[in-house]
Amino acid sequence: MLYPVVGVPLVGTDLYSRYMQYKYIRCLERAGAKVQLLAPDRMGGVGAGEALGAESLESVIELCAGFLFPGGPDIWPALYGQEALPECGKPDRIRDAFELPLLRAALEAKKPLFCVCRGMQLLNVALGGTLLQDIKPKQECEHWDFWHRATATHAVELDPDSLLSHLLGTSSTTVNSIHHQAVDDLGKGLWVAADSPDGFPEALELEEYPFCLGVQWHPEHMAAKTPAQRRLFEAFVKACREQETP
Ligand SMILES: [Mn+2]
Repeated sequence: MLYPVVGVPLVGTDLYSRYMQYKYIRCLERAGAKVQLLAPDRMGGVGAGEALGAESLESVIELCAGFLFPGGPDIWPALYGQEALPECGKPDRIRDAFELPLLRAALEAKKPLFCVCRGMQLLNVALGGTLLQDIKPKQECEHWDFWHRATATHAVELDPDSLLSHLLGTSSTTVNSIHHQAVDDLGKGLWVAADSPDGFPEALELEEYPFCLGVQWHPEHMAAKTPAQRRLFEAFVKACREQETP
């Protein structure tokens, strides 16, 4: 299909969420995707906080060529086997309950995946990994810098063998940063494709998987000024297109 359908879980309906959501939609559409927003109440009447029924989950997996998991609130720590620390942000249990089974089903179906910020953390949790609930006491460079989201805040070192390094055409670059948590123990099959100068994973890739890219930064905010970051969306949408026309 020329314009592959990319499923994107709904970020939220308030003004701020809609602005954040618009950024992903714009980048995906510019890369040639047709975006399908996914929300619990739009999928077979599944109620807030409930897991998707097997039947509706199946139809969503069938409908979408690939999925982008967007940024958002901290994941409920119980989902990776921890008690919430006071520093952990308020989780959105509805999004967690909706997105985690969706991501696992997408992994099962080997759908192309692009996981951004919270999305990358969710990817790690979906594969059995854990998160650092607050990196502020350990960080040596700024990781929460909303103001410079269109440009960059810190350096990242890329694994030269990574898809990411291939797409960005470099083994070191600078990225924006709007997170206070980080991937800790890695989920099964994941490896660190990029890290920050203070050693936090900034990108993940998945072994023996057609297309799976997780980034801790926000390429959707950098894309307008940094053409290289657009290539991440272009490569993802291309993988989705190829998924539909084998
Ligand atoms: Mn960062």
